[in-house]
Amino acid sequence: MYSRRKFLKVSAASASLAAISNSILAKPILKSEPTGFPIVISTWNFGIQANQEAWKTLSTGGRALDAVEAGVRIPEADMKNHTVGRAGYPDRDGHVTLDACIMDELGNCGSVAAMEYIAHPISVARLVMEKTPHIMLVGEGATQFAVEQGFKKEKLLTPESEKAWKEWLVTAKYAPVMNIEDQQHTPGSKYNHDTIGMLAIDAKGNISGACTTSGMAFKMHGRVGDSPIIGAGLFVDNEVGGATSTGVGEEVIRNVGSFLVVELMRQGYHPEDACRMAVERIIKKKPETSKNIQVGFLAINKKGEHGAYAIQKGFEYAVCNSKTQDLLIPGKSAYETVGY
Ligand code: SD4
Repeated sequence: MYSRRKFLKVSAASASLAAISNSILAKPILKSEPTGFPIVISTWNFGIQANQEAWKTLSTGGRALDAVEAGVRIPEADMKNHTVGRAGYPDRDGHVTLDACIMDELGNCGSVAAMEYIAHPISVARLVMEKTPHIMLVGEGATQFAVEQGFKKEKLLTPESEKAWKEWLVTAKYAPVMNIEDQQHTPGSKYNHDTIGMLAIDAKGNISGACTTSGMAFKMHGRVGDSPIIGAGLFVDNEVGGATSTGVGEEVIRNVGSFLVVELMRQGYHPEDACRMAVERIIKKKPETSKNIQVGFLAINKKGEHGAYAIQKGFEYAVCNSKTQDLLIPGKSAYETVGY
């Protein structure tokens, strides 16, 4: 027989279990109405122009993969942009080495890292995805592959970048500057180091992403950050959403940041909350380091809701859809909001 005493015990136990699982599994309330799709979002203010290029593809029914590739080629080609692509600042030995990766709605991905002499790493990354059995090519092998695919091999170090590098050599102090990206187009800003991460959903609801950078200015030769690493600098899961990152790549890699954000969205968190929780993970693991570095995450879910979060103030992202082509949204930050 099932005694009353036993019944009460079991009921109490199930009630507290339910309370626990409710608190663990509770889905957070959505922050905003879905903005729908097509839509494209990307990191920093230079994302506006990049988004507008991507929008040409998205607004005419094109594929998100084509949109993100076309979009990030804009900052890659921008001679004033010293953080992405051909005019990127070199490493400490004077080599311009570029990193990029791309991921589509089917989970296909391609990447190049520490690649020299090729101005559009994102397009090489796409060909690694489409034409090789591999995901990642690095260094000379990546350049060799690009040349075989018809890319022009050229000197990337611009006179302006060379001048900045020579000035840096005087002290040769390696100290990444927080949010230097804000000064992207400010004459005289020297040590720019940032990345464009772009996420798009096309009219069919398919998600793709791209991430491309010249990495940290004056980094060690051979250093690779998070940007070309699937799961760190970029991750897309077509069932859930996509995420990308910017900032000090070492801390993003350590926490497999973009994958973490997507997995948090899978659990039901809004993109902004997912980004915040990934940022908090970084801060929790390295509280002292985090005081002096910037990392920002940007994410979009399957419904087209988006959000961002960074360690420090100053992060921002650009949004482009049928309603707005030049929206710039400030990313919230842990030090500002939570006040670590
Ligand atoms: C890297 N995440 O190479 C890139 C660079 C960057 O702000 O975004 N810097 O670590």
